Amino acid sequence: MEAFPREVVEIAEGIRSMKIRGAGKIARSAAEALKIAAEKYSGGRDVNVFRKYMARAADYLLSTRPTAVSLPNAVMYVMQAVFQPADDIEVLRNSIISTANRFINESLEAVKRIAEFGSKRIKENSVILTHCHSTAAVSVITEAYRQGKVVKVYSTETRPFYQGRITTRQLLENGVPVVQIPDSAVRYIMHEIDHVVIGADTITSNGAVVNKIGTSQVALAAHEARVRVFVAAETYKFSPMTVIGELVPIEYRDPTEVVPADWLEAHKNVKVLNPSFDVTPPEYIDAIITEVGVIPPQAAIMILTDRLGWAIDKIKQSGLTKLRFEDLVEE
Ligand code: 5GP
Ligand code: RI2
Repeated sequence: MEAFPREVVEIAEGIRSMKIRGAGKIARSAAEALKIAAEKYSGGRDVNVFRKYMARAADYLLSTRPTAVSLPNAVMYVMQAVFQPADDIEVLRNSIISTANRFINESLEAVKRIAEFGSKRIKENSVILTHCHSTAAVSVITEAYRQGKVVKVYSTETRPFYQGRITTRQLLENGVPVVQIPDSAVRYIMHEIDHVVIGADTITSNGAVVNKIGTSQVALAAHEARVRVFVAAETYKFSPMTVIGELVPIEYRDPTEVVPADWLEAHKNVKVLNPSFDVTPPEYIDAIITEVGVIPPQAAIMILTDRLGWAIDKIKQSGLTKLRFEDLVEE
């Protein structure tokens, strides 16, 4: 059995360990990994052996993190090229490379469009609150700042992994005035806030937003204070699986991200939980900013049918919710 190239393993393990993180980056990296797997394949000319190898690579990438649907969406997108009819592996290889490149380019373009659309929703002299680190959210905030509309940004630390510090650093690099606060200060500070701008890992068919743990508390505090919540999310963050009733799996990470290993060791009878994501109901979200337009969360199903109809059909036809690509290759 052909081993995966070193780069593919590095990308997969980088996603698992969160060296590569952020739903969009994870998706682009997975597409890149499939491209490299195809480019470097040297296991002979049998099309089905090649398909099996690509399916194993896809399943390996899917095993890294469970929650962000951008990962299976990107993998499914590229794998369409693997499963097209062909009797020459060079045809498949070239098609995989161009499909992966198309996904990566479109994904980067999508973030630019989101910045353009989202910045229009930010009013003059705004104070913004953001949570965690989202490239899409940072790009909206930065574009609005560039247009002279942002006075200040509050960035939460985002315990336990502290992705908020990445946001703070990036905003500073972009010249945006930013204040770092602990997550627990969100409600205290909310009276100063004009808009909450966040990203998303997965959006369900009923418009619920799965994002970094703490997001639903931020949205709840915003709702109470009548502060608008904007979610910046590319269309490949909408989940086709939720259309057939699947629930979004919530990742639980290692307790040592919450408390140090020696503390755990000294308190063996204490159970520590580290859920990484939560679900914000659509009622707490004012708008979702996508690259094809600004929509209310209740219109999530329109994005799903318009943009991911092909994936919904595939899932319905082939039981792909199990998402084991290896099972789909004929022996
Ligand atoms: P809550 O449980 O916070 O009251 O609301 C969660 C919202 O997300 C509800 O609107 C629920 O229908 C919706 N939702 C959609 N998909 C999921 C899912 O996979 N998990 C959870 N927990 N909620 C989901
Ligand atoms: P972009 C991140 O998850 C955060 O929850 C963030 O809001 C979301 O991905 C989207 O990020 P994690 O990978 O795609 O840090 O907008 O667990 O960068």
